[in-house]
Amino acid sequence: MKTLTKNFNEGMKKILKKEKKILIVGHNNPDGDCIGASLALYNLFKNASFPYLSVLMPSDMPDFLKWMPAAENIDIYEKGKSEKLIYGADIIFYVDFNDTSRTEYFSEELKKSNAVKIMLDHHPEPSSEVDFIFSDTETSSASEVVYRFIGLAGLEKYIDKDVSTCLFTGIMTDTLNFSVNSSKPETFRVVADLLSYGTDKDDIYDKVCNNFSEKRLRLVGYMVYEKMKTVSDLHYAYMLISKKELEKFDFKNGDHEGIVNMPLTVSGINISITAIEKDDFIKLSLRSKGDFDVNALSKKYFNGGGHKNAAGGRIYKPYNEAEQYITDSLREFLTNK
Ligand SMILES: [Mn+2]
Repeated sequence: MKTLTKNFNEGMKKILKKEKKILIVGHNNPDGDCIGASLALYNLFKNASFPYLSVLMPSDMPDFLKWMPAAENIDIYEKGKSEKLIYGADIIFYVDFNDTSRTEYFSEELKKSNAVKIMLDHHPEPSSEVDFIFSDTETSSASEVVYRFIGLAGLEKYIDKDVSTCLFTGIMTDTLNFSVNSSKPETFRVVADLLSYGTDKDDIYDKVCNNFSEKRLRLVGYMVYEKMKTVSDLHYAYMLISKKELEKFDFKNGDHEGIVNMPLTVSGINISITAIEKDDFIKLSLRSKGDFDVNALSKKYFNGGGHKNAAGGRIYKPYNEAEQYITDSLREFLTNK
């Protein structure tokens, strides 16, 4: 589904002026697509000599993204300081999320701000609380949407290697290295364009995928060997892990990334879930193959959502009740639909 606000192009030409204070915001626990798309915009406007630019994330990014061009300029949410940034902005870009609630810590401030709000996203059901929406659920990533946005806004001449590197990283990570959400020829046309700016794809792959600690690889082994359970009649797998277990592996934000995909490599497994104990809730990652809709599953049972084949969620229950809740929910969802 594509949502493009009427007169989007004319609107951008009128609004995007150099004297405006631009704030780019992403979602909580920003991933490669969110950071890539946000930093691409930052680098683009910098190249176009816009002097007032900020990027604000609700929480820090994983270490394997910290090399990205201009990543050092990202502000991480700090109570008091970030509100000033939001209320001081003339234009706010919402990048890679469909609703202010996804920013977690400053969603009320975003709602109250009088800035012109522009959403660039690819998640289903974009909220209508913004002034301009360019959202396309058929695209690979928010980064692909940003690439097209740059064209619509007439800003192509400001794309350089930094901008293209950010966009390529976003597309590569959101498609799990071009294994999902990347069957449209258009995605590869965008990628071909990006490579023409000198983007070093092998170097990006190496920085993103071969950048973990030894402990993180041992955590992967532990989760797969000790924690993975499969429910073969319903074709799903899940892994629950407690805070105490994670501490043994010096767990850092982002370390579990990718682990949820591993059970899908088993023939006959169509849905995979990881559940990680946090301070106040249990954080879920959900992945699926084909027509199994984990967005609907997470919306119905796990206080979350995302895309059909990749979603997040939360369980607000004690850790020792989570396993029963997950298996009951999956049974109901998969046998009643
Ligand atoms: Mn995305």
